Amino acid sequence: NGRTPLIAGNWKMNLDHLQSIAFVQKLAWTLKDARHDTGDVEVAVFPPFTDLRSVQTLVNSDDLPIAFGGQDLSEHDSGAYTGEISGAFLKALDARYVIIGHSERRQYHGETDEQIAAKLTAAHRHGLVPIVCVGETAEDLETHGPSAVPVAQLRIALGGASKGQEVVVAYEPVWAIGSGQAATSEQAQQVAAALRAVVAEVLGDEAAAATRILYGGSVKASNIAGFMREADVDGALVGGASLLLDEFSSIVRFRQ
Ligand code: G2H
Repeated sequence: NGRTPLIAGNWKMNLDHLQSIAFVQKLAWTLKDARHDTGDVEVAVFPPFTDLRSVQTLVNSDDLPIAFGGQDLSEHDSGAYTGEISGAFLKALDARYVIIGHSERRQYHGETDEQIAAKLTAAHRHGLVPIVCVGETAEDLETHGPSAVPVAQLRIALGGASKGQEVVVAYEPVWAIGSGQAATSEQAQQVAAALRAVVAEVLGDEAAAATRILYGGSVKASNIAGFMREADVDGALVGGASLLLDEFSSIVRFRQ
């Protein structure tokens, strides 16, 4: 289908400064030893904001085949927004991606679909590739069925997208996050196909064919291959398992 799989490691608020730097360096060595081709599977890490500068320096100085990005951004560009980080700041650190609307941001920080749409606009305004997260809770699943809530969330979020700019979508069922209980690959495929239809509806068929849709929620080395066999799943957003070097590099090398 021409879409390069993306394996993204969302570190959340884990790994201290020295651990972050050591992780990126060791991941690069591991991928090099395995003769990993990033044209084949792209790898990205999402450290805390305070480590982005160091990751940038390391990646740029050794030309490491690892992309990186922020775990969130402000919908504003600058101004009196204490504690916020703008897309311009991320871009200045050579971030390629930014995660938007992660369920933990929705749940603990009250982010709304409308705010997520505004963040998507901000990401595009600064030339960042947004990884837009959608997903249903166990209660949503019971009340509305498998794809209704993620489809509705994505439709609103994509209202903020600029036509012709890249978007990555991550389907993360809230009931599967950090629970050890991942969705089945069939469940992931069913929702991913529905999400691709939303991309087609809002951004057109060409964008839908090019857009990568990731699955997230308790992805590990032992279940990644099943997800990757599905037609509409183009990678993974990995939390817990992205903090373990061997586990994460096995996920990246899911083809081997
Ligand atoms: C979902 C995921 C990463 P985990 O939050 O975004 O985390 O893999 O730990 O379920």
